[in-house]
Amino acid sequence: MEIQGARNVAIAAIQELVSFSKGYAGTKKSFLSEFEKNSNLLYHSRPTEPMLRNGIRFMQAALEKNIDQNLEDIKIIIKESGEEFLELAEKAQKKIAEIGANRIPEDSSIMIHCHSSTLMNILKKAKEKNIEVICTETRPKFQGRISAQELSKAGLPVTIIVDSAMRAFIKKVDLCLVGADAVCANGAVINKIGTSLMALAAHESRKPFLVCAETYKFDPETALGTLEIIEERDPFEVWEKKIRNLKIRNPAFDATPPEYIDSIITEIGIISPFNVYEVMSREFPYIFKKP
Ligand code: RUB
Repeated sequence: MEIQGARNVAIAAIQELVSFSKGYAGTKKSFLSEFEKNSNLLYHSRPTEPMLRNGIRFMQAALEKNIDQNLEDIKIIIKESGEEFLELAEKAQKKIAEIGANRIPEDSSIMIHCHSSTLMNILKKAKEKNIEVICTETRPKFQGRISAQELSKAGLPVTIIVDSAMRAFIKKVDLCLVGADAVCANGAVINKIGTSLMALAAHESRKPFLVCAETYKFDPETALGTLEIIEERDPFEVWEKKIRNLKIRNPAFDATPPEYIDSIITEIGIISPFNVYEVMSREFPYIFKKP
């Protein structure tokens, strides 16, 4: 929880692998084994973060292609592939902010959930459109407060509500926007717990419900039968009191089915959730090799 948000988690992991490679002083054999150990550790550190896994896979693919090179060249290749991924992620953010801001109508009111850096970039870019934002506080860790503070500091009019006021306020907004941790092959989106409730309320009130996510958050493994794991966090986040015989559950994310999602705003354009598989098979060709 020291690093929050799918994008920040992925960026931190890639930066860590780059700096490990840069500073390594041992033999090629020990470097390869240490690199494998470290990348596996990071790969499995957060179960619901495919952008983290896609980034690490990107670096591993560069390493595999150049495995016969000497250590100094391998170190350079790893550094450059990590930096390339970070650059691609940065460019994707800029493009999403542009596309997302275009999609937001003038004088509109937007409901958001949790804190997504992608969402923040879109809303700040759309500031001149005279928009207002309603943030849910996002229990149990109150990431909605981070969003509310960041947006009001940027000069946008913001209102914060408790999560359970979502349905009461949704009638007053023009659209709902959320980020994503993972986008599955069937078009379902995994994001902060409560996202699917917002989608349900938006569906009932006939309000557009849009997800903002770069294609690096698409999880190709879900097309191969792996189910996205929902991370379950410390019960103390929900209630600090320890009471005998009381069970506390604290799933960090939930799944919103594609039927409740109008569109996904990505760096390659606004797509239907029902087109996710097609985009995946194009963007991750090494995973979708024909048997
Ligand atoms: C954050 C969260 C965000 C996504 C997308 O949850 O659910 O909506 O990670 O964020 P937590 P971004 O704070 O528990 O990590 O657009 O920054 O990748």
